[in-house]
Amino acid sequence: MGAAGAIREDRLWQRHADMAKLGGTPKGGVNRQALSAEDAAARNLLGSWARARGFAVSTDAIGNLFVRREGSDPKALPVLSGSHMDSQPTGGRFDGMYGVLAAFEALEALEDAGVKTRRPVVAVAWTNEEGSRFQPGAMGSAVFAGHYDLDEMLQAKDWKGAVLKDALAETLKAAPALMLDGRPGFPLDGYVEAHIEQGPRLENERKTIGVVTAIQGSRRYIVTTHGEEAHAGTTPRAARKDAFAAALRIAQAMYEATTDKDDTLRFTIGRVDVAPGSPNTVPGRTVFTIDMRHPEDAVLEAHEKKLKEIVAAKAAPCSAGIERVTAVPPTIFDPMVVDLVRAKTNELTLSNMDMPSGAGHDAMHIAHLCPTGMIFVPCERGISHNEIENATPQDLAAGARVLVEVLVELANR
Ligand code: HGY
Ligand code: MN
Ligand code: MN
Repeated sequence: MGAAGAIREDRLWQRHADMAKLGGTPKGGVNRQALSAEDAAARNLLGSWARARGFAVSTDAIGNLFVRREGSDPKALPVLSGSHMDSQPTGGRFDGMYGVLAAFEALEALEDAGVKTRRPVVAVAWTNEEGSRFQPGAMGSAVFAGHYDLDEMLQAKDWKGAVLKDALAETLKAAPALMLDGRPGFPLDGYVEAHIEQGPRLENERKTIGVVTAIQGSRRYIVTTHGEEAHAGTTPRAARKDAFAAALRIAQAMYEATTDKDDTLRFTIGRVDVAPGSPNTVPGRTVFTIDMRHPEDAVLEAHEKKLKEIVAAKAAPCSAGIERVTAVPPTIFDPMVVDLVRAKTNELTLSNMDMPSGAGHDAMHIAHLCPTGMIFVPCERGISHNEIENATPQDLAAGARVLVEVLVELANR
């Protein structure tokens, strides 16, 4: 296998180390949030590597970054591979970045091995997959797929009130690239995303490659409670409209309502903002986020109803509302791509297992446009969204070898 043989473990590992310096944190993780200066620096670094290899670098109106290696048939629809470079505030150096660097390593291996493909092969870094600074997440791929409206996303605000449109303009100014005209999105023939598993299964079962079959459904909400600011010393409990106490009642009831016996439903309150945030003022307003996931949409639908009932029942004497921010149904990957990932993995004699993804990925949107699949590699103790996230150079390179062989097959079909 020419292309797989040209994948270089040392080069791929070094690129991760170079990228990890951008937004690097004391514990060895990264804080490279979407459309931050660190994100711009990562875009520039990838762009400089790409230009050095003669690949075309372009971006679209939501900031998705594309690195294109031409094929022999300029009219053929491209095959894409990539992930995201933005991270959680206390993120790891592999989540997302591995998919972008494995795709770039595949382009380099094709060059080094002199492997021609009929279709262009394009490495992509999707904008704002994490959705921790600006909601919703997987924004760049969702706009590209036509699932979210570009103008609406440009008006998104981060927790400090910064508008996405302005942050994007600053990022594209700091990391210039040829702007593709018109609304984001172009026809493509296939998409494959490599990613660390972000769970313990591959490591526990001693497998090198995860042949990803599906992604579970996910929904995000914002709950706001409104009370009345009052003096902490003089206001009797009976007279209070404590917005945090209301949020607590609602949250507690939600945790109970989403505790299923087989521990399949995922319910997370990741962020709580209490206003005015003064120790001696009774909170007048509380905002908290909900992230809820399950392999079956009907279960999410049923629990959404319960969440709404709880908000109505537990708010008094405050008022409260729940707003759904996103609802992404479960994704089933194209069997042709899943079988191809498994076949190439077996040809490379790498241990593997079929598995669904608990984490969300850009592939959940792109799967609506073309045959799509994913390749997982293990991460240490399955830890992710944590600065101690870790993987091995050998596993990262193994995933890149499978990726490049799958891309060759798709780009020549
Ligand atoms: O939240 C997720 O599943 C992804 O890691 N952003
Ligand atoms: Mn990710
Ligand atoms: Mn993530």
